[in-house]
Amino acid sequence: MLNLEQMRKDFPILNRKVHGKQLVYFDNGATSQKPRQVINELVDYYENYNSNIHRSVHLLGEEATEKYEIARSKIASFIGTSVPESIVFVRGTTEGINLVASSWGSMNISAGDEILLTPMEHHSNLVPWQLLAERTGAQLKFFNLTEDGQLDLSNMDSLISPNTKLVALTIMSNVLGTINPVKKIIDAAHSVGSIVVLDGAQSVPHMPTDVVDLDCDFLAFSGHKMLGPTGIGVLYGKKEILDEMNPYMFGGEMVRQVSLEKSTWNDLPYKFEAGTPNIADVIGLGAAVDYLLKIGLKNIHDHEISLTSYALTKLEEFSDRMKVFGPRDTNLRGGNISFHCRDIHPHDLGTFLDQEGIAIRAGHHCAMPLMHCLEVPATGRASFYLYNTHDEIDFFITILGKALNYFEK
Ligand code: 7TS
Repeated sequence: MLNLEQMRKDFPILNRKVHGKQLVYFDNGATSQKPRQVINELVDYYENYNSNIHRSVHLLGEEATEKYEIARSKIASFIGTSVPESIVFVRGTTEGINLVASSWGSMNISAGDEILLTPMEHHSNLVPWQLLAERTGAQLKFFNLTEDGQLDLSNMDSLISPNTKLVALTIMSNVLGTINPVKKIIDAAHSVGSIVVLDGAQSVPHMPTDVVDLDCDFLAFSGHKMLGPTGIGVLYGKKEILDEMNPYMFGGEMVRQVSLEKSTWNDLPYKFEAGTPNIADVIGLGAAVDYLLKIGLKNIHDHEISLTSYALTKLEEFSDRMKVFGPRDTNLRGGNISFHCRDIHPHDLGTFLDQEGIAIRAGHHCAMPLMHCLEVPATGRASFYLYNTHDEIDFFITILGKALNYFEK
């Protein structure tokens, strides 16, 4: 059980008033709020040991380097690996996936190869593969979706063939909340020699992740969705695969030897971290991981399942006026709930809720192909995190009811 009252005190922003009302923050799928422990870590870096890393002979540089590398080790163990070199710091999920598409993709994908994706991908796990396919002559293939927004695995054996070289999919949908059976898909992909890239943007912040147990080849996720700062994310890759890959950005730090004509590359993970990295935010992400571990990922997931189950039940009140997407069974999903009311644009609904202090997201959620599958232009989305409460859901349901009455008048 979480001590919600105590924990909420760690998040200064939760005291904020919005349009004179108490903030109810249900836009965690877009970005999470930050606890004081993370904010303080950033302030401590800038006030006390701001310095460049991996190059300084002075104390400040040594302190910064040590904190940066400790954060890498913490993050490695947070996702279940004892190999810190398999953690590459990037700006976020988007950059992590682009790195794989650009480096691994260019070296390993050619005409006739197949890349298997799902229709529920965020654009950042779709567009890089579209471009890779265009560049190489590879073919994109897609799983189908079931009525309630799960992956249809009934034709998996034909979709995954000896031509499949890469499968890329999200662990949890940012729109439907669906948690995909990634382990089953990874096993099937590996049986034909394909690698698997997982998008963990929506899952890593909310439930335990173990890359060794999953046996995924790559996993990308974003710090800002897991209590950390913006502008910092992680690409995990199996060391033996990262070792074989070319860097995708070139400059300082990622080189070993440079002559006027030629250069050789640094060891992992530095060959993928060209230039001065995002030092403060890596250290801030380390503090976010400490915070999540203190609360416990299992506790966080259980709390979110309780909130989601409660919200889905309450939303049934509006079932004649509003469609709620994604699986009903909370064993199959997390706390991203998307909904659409026939005659109300989600933006209007979002603005109405904002007037009452409730922040939701309205739009296509960077998943336009999924909107097409759902046959809606956009949805409203409430997405929960560890600090949200059942009382906030009650308030949301009350205001949602008022909004429906207002717009349907
Ligand atoms: N993948 C998924 C599943 C996501 O939900 C997002 C961001 C990304 C990738 C990209 O992450 P970034 O940190 O590199 O931008 N999703 C959302 C969202 O649902 N609303 O705003 C951002």
